[in-house]
Amino acid sequence: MGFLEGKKILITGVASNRSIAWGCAEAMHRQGAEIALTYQNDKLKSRVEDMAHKCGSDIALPLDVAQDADIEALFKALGERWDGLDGIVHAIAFAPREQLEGDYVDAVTREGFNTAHEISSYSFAALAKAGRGMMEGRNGALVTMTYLGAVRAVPNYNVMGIAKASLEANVRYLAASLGPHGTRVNGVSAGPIRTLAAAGISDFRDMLKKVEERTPLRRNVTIEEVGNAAAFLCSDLASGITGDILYVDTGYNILGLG
Ligand code: NAD
Ligand code: 0WE
Repeated sequence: MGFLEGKKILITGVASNRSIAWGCAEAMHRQGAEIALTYQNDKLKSRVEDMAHKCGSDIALPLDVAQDADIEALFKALGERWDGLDGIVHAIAFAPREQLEGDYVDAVTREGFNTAHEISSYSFAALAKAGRGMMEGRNGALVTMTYLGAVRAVPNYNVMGIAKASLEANVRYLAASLGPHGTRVNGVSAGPIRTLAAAGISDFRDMLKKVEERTPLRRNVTIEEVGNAAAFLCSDLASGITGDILYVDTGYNILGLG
């Protein structure tokens, strides 16, 4: 029997079979969870519907986190299918492309800063707020995806690092707020993975190579490994863990030599 048997879990951020969210969906399905997926736009609809089917689910709902109406409609629609909700996986980030290259001070703009924070951090609080009713008193859990750039100055990550720092603070404030309602809140800090969000990032190949050469495990992390960690954090095995960031990065963050 899987350790998520009987749990109903909403997973956002599936865009392809390389998405971290897809690693989460497969891991959680393997552990016996019922899964619902969301897709950002109509272009992704049929692909995400097919991927939901692979997890034994026929729930794929639209969600653009920039739209309050989408967030509201999502939980209304989910409430028509499920009588409660045990977990939400937030695997969404976006900053305008030109924010993610070159010198931070050269690149940063008010609009770039605001967009990165709205889509990548506020959206987590917004989902927590809209989902609170369905999750009330069920030993539920929220999990978000973060990156080392939240706590270190990583070249080119720029304003996304500031947004991830905000997201990690969101983990702590949401944990303090929702703990009394029975909901735990944690983040997984993943090492670099070649997903759509990594496509076209300058020097991404070099980053992957450096990780392979230097980390304790001498390799890169997989979406399966990140998914397994997220599954654990959503499960009752993690019942004493909230407000925390779990690194799934083959040990990169512990190193002192750059
Ligand atoms: P991905 O491109 O597969 O997923 C990003 C998702 O964000 C997509 O599904 C996209 O549809 C969604 N998204 C963007 N704007 C949205 C909006 N307005 N409304 C709804 N959804 C929106 O890439 P990924 O690497 O799987 O990214 C998932 C998460 O993992 C992100 O938070 C990212 O920062 C984080 N992360 C990625 C890496 C990495 O190296 N790939 C490392 C650590 C953390
Ligand atoms: O969080 C991320 C990337 C998130 C992301 C990616 C894109 C690409 C396409 C946010 N917004 C956009 N906007 C786009 O238009 N990661 C952790 C992956 C990543 O991105 C980097 C990294 C790493 C690691 C950018 C620079 C340096 C390192």
